[in-house]
Amino acid sequence: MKIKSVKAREILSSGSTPTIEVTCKLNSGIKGTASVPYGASAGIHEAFVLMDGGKRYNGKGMLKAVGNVNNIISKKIIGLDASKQRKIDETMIELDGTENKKRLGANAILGVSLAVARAAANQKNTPMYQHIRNIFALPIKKFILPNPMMVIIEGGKHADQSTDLQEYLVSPIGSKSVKENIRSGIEVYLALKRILKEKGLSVNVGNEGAFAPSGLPTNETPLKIIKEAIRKAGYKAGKDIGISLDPAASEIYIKGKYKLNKENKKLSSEQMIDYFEDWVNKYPITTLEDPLHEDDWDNWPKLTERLGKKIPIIGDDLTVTNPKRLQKAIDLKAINAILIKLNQIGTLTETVDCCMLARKHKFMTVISHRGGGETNDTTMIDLAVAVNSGFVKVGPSRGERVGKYNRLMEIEDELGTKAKVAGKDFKKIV
Ligand code: 2PG
Ligand code: MG
Repeated sequence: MKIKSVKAREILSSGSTPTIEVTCKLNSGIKGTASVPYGASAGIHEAFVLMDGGKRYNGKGMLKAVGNVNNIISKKIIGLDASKQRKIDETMIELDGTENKKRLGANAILGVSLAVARAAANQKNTPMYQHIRNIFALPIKKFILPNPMMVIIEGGKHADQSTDLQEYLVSPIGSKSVKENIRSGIEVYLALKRILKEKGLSVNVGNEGAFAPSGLPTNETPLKIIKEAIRKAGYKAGKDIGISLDPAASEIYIKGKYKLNKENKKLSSEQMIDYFEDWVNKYPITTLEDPLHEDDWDNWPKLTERLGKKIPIIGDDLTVTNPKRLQKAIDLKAINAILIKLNQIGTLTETVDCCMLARKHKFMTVISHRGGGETNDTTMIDLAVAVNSGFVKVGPSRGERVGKYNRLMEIEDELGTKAKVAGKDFKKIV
């Protein structure tokens, strides 16, 4: 299990910008490769993504991060046991020495962290989800497979001239099979495509594979159209398929107000809470993510008190997969569920720690793709299966997204009757 070499390369991500891929080779000759995504609407408290600056790729090159892996990190971890994930991640955190991985780059560190995990899993011939349970000795016995959460209309920073709010999603929960839930979600996506076409709206897709039409009159319109799409596809809204929302409110927060261009409104936090409460009362909303700004700590608890009994209130930019920020959110009762993105924090160990802290407090976890620069890496799915997440948030089209659903369906086949599906019980932590 000794690490023989660690090598990074610059590759392209889905956003036509570079990212980093790392291969870890063991003394046995077995290898593991992983790549790192990054987000278009990244929260300000996320771990640092080291980019080159300068002219190359408009400053977004990753050769510095590649160099940090090949010349600095590799020297420290060659010879270590690849199955000692926590030790390896802690070694890199110490070597970096900054609070947000600014020196070496969270992209460099996460690439190594995941490549090491892959190599060790391959050496043991163990699926990644089981490997994660083993190396962290997770006290979870059952397998509960996540439901899909599919972005089907997107706006904000993920698309041009669409809605102010970033994501309108469908959350299929009606079936006890992952494959059937994926199928129903896709059928709604296709029904939505037909409806948009009939209305003369564009069906070109945005960053995450969702539709991103201009010409939607208000931010509420997608909710009406999605409800119609659910019905037209032959499903019951709320029962078979819920609607999830990720307004990514930090992106519309300007000088203390939430700016909704579509409706020509500037709302206070209190008014924003009313705005969403109205929607929760009117539509079959299943989850609500980042409804307020990432530092609007005074108002998150008010929102969660009002809506948290009905639906999970998910922190994303608020918590950035960081156990410290999650602990603060727990103490303040700011949320009751959390979005998890490996690259927000930058190591597998810290990500799993964050999931387990959430679990301890009976918070549902949702493991998520990134908007801007995804890759073909599917580790996020194995992570979701390892920690029994309620949902995986991934777009319904584009290769780098559907590959993740394909991995989830493969795991469902592999586990067979050993696994149950979250389905309607997604709030229950098992
Ligand atoms: C989000 C994500 C993914 P980004 O806000 O949840 O959908 O977007 O990766 O751009 O931060
Ligand atoms: Mg989000």
